Amino acid sequence: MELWYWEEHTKGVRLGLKCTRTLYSGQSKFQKIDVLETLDYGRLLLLDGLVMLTSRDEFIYHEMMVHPACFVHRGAETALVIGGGDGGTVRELLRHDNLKRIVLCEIDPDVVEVSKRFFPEVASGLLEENSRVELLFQDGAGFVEENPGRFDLILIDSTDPVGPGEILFSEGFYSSCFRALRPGGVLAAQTESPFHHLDLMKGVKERLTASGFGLVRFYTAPVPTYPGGYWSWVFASKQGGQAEGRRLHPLRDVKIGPSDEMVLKGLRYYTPDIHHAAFRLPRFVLEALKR
Ligand code: AG3
Repeated sequence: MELWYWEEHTKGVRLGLKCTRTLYSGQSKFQKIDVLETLDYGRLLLLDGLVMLTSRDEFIYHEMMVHPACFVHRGAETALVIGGGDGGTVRELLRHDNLKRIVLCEIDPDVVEVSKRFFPEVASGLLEENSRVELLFQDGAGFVEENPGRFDLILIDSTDPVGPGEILFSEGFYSSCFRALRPGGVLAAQTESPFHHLDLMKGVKERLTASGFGLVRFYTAPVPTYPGGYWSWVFASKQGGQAEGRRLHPLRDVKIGPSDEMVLKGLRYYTPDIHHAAFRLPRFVLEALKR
């Protein structure tokens, strides 16, 4: 019998991954969690039947979730990750020595456990006690609201804007993030597929702007196992801090020098050229965001 995993992206589009076996299947307090072995993409992590990552292409997503913001905000000392219980975002943040404190706020402890067990190379930063990493199992929206002025970076590594993840795309949540950032802080968030969710991206831009972020820019990269195979993130910055009254700009303020060589060598997608290219958007995206 052939085992195929299908994710329905729209009524007319599905992604299929041929699987060789099921490694884990469980129901947490919050969601269904599955881990499958695929024929071509390594291990696959599903939450409520949606692809969160595969071991083969997760590096693109996690590098792009983290490094554009980190190579712009060079003075960051504290970072908050909302969601991201698999640990991939923390793994990338740990490459930046300037970050002294990384708080991971994930609602579902089972996601962390499953990732540590089945994706140790993704959860590498969570496997052992690390004085730089603090793990909190709580709802991210509540946490940002209660912690004003504490973080230089906020990274929103969420699922799709449906069900419990929906609040992480709301104006109220973005306003709390704005307050939780220190002056000159930067927010980066995953914002779905330019092919399937342009309206969502437009709404994110409007809500971030309404929340006080004076500079909001999108960037993109391929993620073969996500809807459309083409993914987007947003970069938004808050006035003040090292930018001296300005807001950090993703292209004008990016600083990558010889001392970054070691970090760059460890990466497989992000390069200084990719940084610049990723923020250049295709015409259909630019036009939709303008409308
Ligand atoms: N976060 C983005 C997942 C969105 C994928 N959507 C989908 N398959 N419909 C992934 C978390 C990885 N740390």
